Amino acid sequence: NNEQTYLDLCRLVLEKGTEKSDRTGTGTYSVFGHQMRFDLKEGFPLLTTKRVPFRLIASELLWFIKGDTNIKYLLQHNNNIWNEWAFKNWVESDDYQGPDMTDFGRRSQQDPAFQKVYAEQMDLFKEKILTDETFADTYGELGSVYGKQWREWKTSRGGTIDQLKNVIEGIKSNPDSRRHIVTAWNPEDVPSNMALPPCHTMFQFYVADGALSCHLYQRSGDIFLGVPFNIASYALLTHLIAHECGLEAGEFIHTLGDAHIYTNHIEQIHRQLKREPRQLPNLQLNAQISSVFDFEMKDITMEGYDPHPGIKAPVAV
Ligand code: UFP
Repeated sequence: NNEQTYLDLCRLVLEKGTEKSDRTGTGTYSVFGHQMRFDLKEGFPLLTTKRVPFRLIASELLWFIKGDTNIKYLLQHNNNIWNEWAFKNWVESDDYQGPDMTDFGRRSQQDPAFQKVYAEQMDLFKEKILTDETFADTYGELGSVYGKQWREWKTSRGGTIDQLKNVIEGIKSNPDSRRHIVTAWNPEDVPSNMALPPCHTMFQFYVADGALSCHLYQRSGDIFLGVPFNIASYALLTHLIAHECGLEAGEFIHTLGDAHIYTNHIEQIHRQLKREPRQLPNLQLNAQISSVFDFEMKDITMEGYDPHPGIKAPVAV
């Protein structure tokens, strides 16, 4: 079963991982350089040993695909996963007049009184993004995130490159090519212009036997919270592009650089590892839509997803 390869990685890092300090000050156990293979014909690799919120993954991916870098679209789809990055720009700006939000990520996890003030400010911020267009244009914008790199890569001559469109055309016109690559890592933009230097740094496609496979190189993976999202996101991307190109979805190959479990996720991972994996769900795409650029949330459905309950864990900030 596809899920086993993920559970094996969890066990490997728990048993053999090296204890290491990290940027967030939380501490991790990690291995360096690890590969997982998911056969997409076996079912969609959405974990069943804990519930993974597929709607958030799908709306985030559609947002990348559109080349959108403003959180307004995400908020309209009830997706809050990028809020903190935009909120940070807002509270650090001269226009922000509310209570002090310095280091809000850490403080909101440690101080319940502050958590309340922060939640109020975040709600006000979200409301303003959704209702005030000028405000959204300025403070909803994240800049050089995936959507930008995939669809409007800046060239040194002042032009842009639509990497995603090019790669899809390449898969159609020259499937055997060994150059079907999209890169998100732009050394010129790292780190000053970026909210978060890209974790999924580059991916490549491969066509054989009528099937499209995708190989992702991810430089850094939070095994408990981030990686289950990343697997589902790239599996979905592979399906969408295969659909447009008239191919089957083949394999998703996931290579991780620094693959880590945060020390405050250990107990949760042990709980998850005690659970029995269930049958993987199946993805259904609206056959009426052909271009990946035309897909909306209603065109994407997950069938037969019956996971164990979700498991909460603190996000390292
Ligand atoms: N992370 C993921 N997947 C993602 C993403 C972030 O696992 O898609 F955006 C995790 C990896 C790491 C942290 O724990 O977020 C990023 O920190 P750093 O830049 O220090 O690697």
